[in-house]
Amino acid sequence: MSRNPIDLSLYLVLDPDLCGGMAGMVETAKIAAENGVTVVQLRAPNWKKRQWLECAQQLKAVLTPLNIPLIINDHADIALAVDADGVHVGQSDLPVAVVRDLLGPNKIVGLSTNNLGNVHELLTPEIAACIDYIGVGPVYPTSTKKDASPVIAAAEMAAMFASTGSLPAVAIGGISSGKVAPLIAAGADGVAVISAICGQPDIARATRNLLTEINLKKGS
Ligand code: 3NM
Repeated sequence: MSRNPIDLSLYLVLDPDLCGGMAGMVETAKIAAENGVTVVQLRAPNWKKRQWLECAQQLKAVLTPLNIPLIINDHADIALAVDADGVHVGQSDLPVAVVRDLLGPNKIVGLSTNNLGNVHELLTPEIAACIDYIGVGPVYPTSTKKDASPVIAAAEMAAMFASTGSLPAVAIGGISSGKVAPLIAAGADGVAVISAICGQPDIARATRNLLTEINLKKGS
């Protein structure tokens, strides 16, 4: 199966609390998409399905005209219902083979990894064939995800990026302005952020600052 392309450079994960609810999430996504994020994920671990659906519909309406892909965390049914661009799952969500079967070949499937052992496990040809990218985190301490795994040490992180073969990888966890360069240097194709954009007083500026750092490092 050929891999679906995704630009992981600046990956915004939305958070309902930090954005001040659904309207704030949609507004944050719009401003961030207009200012350089390359992909947006809807993530709301405490929400009911009806809220997921409503927010996903609104995000799709805002992001499609801007050509920015919408990824749904965990819930393949919501992604199908709104024709989102893909689904991101963690280690204890639906297995990626099941998600791939549900979504078909042309949608993006992403998988979180939290240590080098995870990367080695998913490097089986069967699993790698089901996914389009992996997340690697947490790369720094984060207070946004209460049940985050232990922070990945720099050497282990570099080994993870080196072990992904042709699978693109995005770093996540505690990433803010000024902390991007070492991640790209270690092999990340991009960075995923929540609190560095969600809830920031100037979403546009926060987005542009991060993007400048990423592009500077990628170009160097
Ligand atoms: N996943 P912030 S860390 C959603 O390690 C998420 O897999 C992580 O939020 C992982 O950018 C994380 O505010 C939270 O630190 C990222």
